[in-house]
Amino acid sequence: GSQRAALLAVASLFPVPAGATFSYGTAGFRADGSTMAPAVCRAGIVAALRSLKLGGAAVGLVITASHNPVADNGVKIVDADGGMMSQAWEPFSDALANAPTPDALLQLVLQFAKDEGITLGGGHSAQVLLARDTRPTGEYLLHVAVKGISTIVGSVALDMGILTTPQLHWMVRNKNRGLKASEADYFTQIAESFRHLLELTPDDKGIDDLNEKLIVDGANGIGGLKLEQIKSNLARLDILVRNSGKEGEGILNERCGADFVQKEKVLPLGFGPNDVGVRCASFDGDADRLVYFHVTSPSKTSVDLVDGDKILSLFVLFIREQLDIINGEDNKGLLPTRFGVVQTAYANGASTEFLKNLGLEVVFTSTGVKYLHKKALEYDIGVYFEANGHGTVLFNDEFVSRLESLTARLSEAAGSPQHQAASRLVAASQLINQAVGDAISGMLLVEAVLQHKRWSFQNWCDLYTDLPSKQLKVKVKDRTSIVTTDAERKVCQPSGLQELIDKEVVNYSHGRCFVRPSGTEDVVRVYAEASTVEAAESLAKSVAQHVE
Ligand code: NG1
Ligand code: ZN
Repeated sequence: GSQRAALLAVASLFPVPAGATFSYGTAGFRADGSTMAPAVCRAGIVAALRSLKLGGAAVGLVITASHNPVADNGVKIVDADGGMMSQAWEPFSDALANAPTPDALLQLVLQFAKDEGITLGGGHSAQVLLARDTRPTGEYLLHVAVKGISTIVGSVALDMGILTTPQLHWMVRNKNRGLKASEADYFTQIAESFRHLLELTPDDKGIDDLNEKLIVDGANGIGGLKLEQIKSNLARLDILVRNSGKEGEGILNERCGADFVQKEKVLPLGFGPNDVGVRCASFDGDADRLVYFHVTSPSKTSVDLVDGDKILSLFVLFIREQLDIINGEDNKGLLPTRFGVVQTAYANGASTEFLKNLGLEVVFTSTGVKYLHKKALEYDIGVYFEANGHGTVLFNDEFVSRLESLTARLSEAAGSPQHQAASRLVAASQLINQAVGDAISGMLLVEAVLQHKRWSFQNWCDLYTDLPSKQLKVKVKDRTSIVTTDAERKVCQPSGLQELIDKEVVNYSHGRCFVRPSGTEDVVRVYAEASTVEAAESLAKSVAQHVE
């Protein structure tokens, strides 16, 4: 009936060009924005079906290509729990995005709905929240996504406007939990929990003006604009936003933003000699990544970088301190806690060593937030970060309940060290985004922890010294011919390649190297670490030659 007609009509409206192949990859479909309409429309269909599958719960759809160039765009589906779409649905998403004819698309949808037990035109109506970043193709693609969603009879598409990616994840999560879920609610929650955390700072004497100053590189994206909106509500922080995303300030992600600063280790545009000694942070284009940096000297463009690994380490120290206060160092006190840390192969070796020396459980997953997040959910408190600055701290629901009843029980002794430590953890769980990595809320947790510890940027930077590293991209005919294992740290195909890598690595002190096909670009990535910059570069280059 009308369901079939709607699917056929939209498929002929947005045909897949011959030869195009979309793959859902590490973070949804991405390509040049002008070619994205077919994939975006079909992602809309997937999102609506996903909502139906989950009994009409809200799911999300974001139009963004994150840190990629402004001409690119992408689409990503947010599951009802606020996390990434279930991986079990990726093969269907790929098949649908590549369905060559309207009829092929129709058959795929009907068959999939049947297999998944989804009744089309039945009792539930699908609900999809949409958002986009500031890219010029965003408005059009959002409209295309709505068309895709609308093919599923009875579905409701709610355009939440221009948002950071983590804001939309947060909204979906809250909505399905029956919690307040507007943008104003998001801002209120983070501003209030931030203030609360500052109130719990020990021996609070306030900090000096220098430490209140923070300059944020907004990558000319959405994060800077949002930060401008809330910065006046943020207690004890004097925030200056550069590359703010305002008209005329610069181009999205171009020589600025977290990806640029982390990979190139040089100053973003708009920063210079006058910023020596000031704490600086950098977001990516959709504000789900965060790094910090310092301008080292007036005459240099290089930076002292604090990447995701060091942000993770700071959070770990803070949480551990609170847990030690509550439980004692043997973790046998009032609130025994399973505390775990999740990293990927890109984590700097020095960070992993630092964390292991603290006696922590450190586990590795493949690259991609969906893997890290899933692993972190296995703990009472699970912290994960990618070196590039995407990460968060997850507090298990049941654990938060235990924490809250503990604070209630200790309230007689309000002001006691244990009560304060437990209250800090509660505040942190409300500040840091529980759905996904979030540059704004992550930055506020960093700022609160630095104030708590009365630490300067330098104290933080000196936690450990990063091993020099080098990343290269290699273009190959078919990147899928490289298959990896052991959380991408070893190659299993083509055979013989791992042995060649091993032979190079043994020539370097502190040498470590791995290769993997990118999930977001048509390249193979090579990562190398060694005790000097030159050695890391030379190791990366020699291994790249084996890949070509
Ligand atoms: P790929 O292209 O699969 O390496 C990149 C990042 C990931 C992740 C995704 C999603 C690196 C080396 N890889 O994935 O960490 O952030 O993009 O944006 O930074
Ligand atoms: Zn991003």
